[in-house]
Amino acid sequence: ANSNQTSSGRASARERFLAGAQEVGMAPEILRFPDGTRTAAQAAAVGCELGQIVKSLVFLCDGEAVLALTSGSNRVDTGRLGALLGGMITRADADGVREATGYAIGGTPPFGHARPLRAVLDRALLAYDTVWAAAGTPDTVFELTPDELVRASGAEVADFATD
Ligand code: 5CA
Repeated sequence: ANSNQTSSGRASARERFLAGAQEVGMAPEILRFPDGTRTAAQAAAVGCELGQIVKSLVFLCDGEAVLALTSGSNRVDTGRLGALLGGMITRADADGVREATGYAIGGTPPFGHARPLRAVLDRALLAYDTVWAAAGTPDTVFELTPDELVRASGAEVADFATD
């Protein structure tokens, strides 16, 4: 049996992420943690600083999905994000995240989404040699450099977070 396939035969989240990553020139080495990497705090159990965890958060700006790649040690200031993007910011709910990205909350990767998504990246992430992001499921992560993250996500680097 192919562990990358669901029983229905449709591509699994892991497989969709790997295919999407390949499209942007990335070949992530996916690490699986059976205890779960659903939150930034759990993901930091890979042995990195909390700030090195990439939170891939979906907001709606005047109803349009936007991805905010945020350091695990920071919180999004929705007022600043709205000023940056020029609209009213609300949080996407679980269905909204799934619809915008193709992935579930806790497993949403920073790229490799179902369709292109405008992305912004918290400047704090640039302070690290490497960072860790979700790989499509709530028990997997992968390591990459901030430069790779900016390039692969197409994100605009900005200041929209508070610590
Ligand atoms: N796997 C980790 C990082 S590698 C991860 O995905 N972290 S995350 O921060 O990007 O995703 C979890 C985030 O989803 C939490 O910060 C939490 O604020 C948000 N979240 C959890 N439940 C909901 C919900 N019901 N609606 C909207 N957002 C939610």
